[in-house]
Amino acid sequence: MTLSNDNLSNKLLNIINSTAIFDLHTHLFPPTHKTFFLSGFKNLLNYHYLIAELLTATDIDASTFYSYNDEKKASIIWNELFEKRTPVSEACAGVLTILKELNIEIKNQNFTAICNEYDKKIHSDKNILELSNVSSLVMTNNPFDLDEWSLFDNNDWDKKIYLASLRLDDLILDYEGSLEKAKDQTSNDEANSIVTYLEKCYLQSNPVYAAVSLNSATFNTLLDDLTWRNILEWLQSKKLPLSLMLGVKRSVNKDFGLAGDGIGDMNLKELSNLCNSFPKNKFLVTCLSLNDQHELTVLARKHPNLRIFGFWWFMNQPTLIKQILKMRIDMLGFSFIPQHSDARVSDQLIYKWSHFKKILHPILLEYYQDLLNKNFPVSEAILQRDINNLFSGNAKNFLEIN
Ligand code: RAT
Ligand code: ZN
Repeated sequence: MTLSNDNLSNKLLNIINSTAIFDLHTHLFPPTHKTFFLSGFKNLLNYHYLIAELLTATDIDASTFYSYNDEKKASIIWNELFEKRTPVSEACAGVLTILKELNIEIKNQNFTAICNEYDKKIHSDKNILELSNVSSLVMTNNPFDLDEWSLFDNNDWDKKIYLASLRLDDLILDYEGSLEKAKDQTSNDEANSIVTYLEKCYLQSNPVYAAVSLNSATFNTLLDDLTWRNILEWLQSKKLPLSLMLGVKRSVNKDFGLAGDGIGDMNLKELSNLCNSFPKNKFLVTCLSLNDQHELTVLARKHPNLRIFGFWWFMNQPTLIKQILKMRIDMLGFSFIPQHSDARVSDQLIYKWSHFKKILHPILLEYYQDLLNKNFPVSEAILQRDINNLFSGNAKNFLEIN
């Protein structure tokens, strides 16, 4: 049945809130992978986005801050960013959204009281997945971090919820070290031992894509380096896309550790080159800089093997999302993957997705209203089809999974 301008907004909102999400890029792990699974209020506060905000807003010294235990770090962040200052940044707002969702009052409660109440409310990852309506997600798995990779030695976690991806940054950051590990793990001394090792990892983990973060200084390695050409050939044979996270400069401020990465240069002409040079490979692409978003969208309209995904890290700000999301729709229709959470702490799924939905609803509404005004019949089935595609179908089709 065709909807009218009167009931469109509510129907759309209901569908957005009830449709299951496939989260294409996270840093989450199942709870059984104990040292890597992060959850709870303290971990939420110790998010590196908030640490960077703290270290630049105050005169707290980074190495002193990092020498504290998790409890002390979290209490400092709460005190400095939520008590002494007004928590309006996107990362701060995320913490408040989660507290509200869990019905935890801030008024008259100190850090310890909030912590205690929080820990009573969140019991498991299943809890969080239900609250955020995420049905499955892709982890970031580094085959060259053997401790982290030991996840795949075990079968005590849900492989239908937590899907694997092969994160290959170590091959860029420390090629020799990675090669040694690959040789070690495969008892293989040939030039091709990286691919031999990746094949072994593939069989172990059943990944849905491989990924690497690059900037203009490192991007050409993909085109020029024999190992990378072999990897691209291997990925094609496995029908695995390569996810390119473009425009990051690591350690802009070394003292900040994980919180010290920033934006680097990126020349997207090289991306176009890559898409042409490897027409049978598929590339998921996200760019870190606002400057690259228009060109990236144009490229997505020119290369069928390129699929845009998400609002990555410094792009994940409401003001920027509103603007760029509309530009993407104007140029691509709904043929892109609008968001990923990048969650590192499981609980973050709750806010990352609810914040995105809050932006998505009014933007989509405008497009559907415009269609109705032009006499194009918009039905509930059309809305559901579109939201299914935006929240899971577009990503799953590109990855060729179901
Ligand atoms: O957004 C982040 O959490 C960053 O620290 C990065 O991990 C980034 O998302 C990445 O995957 O490199
Ligand atoms: Zn990430």
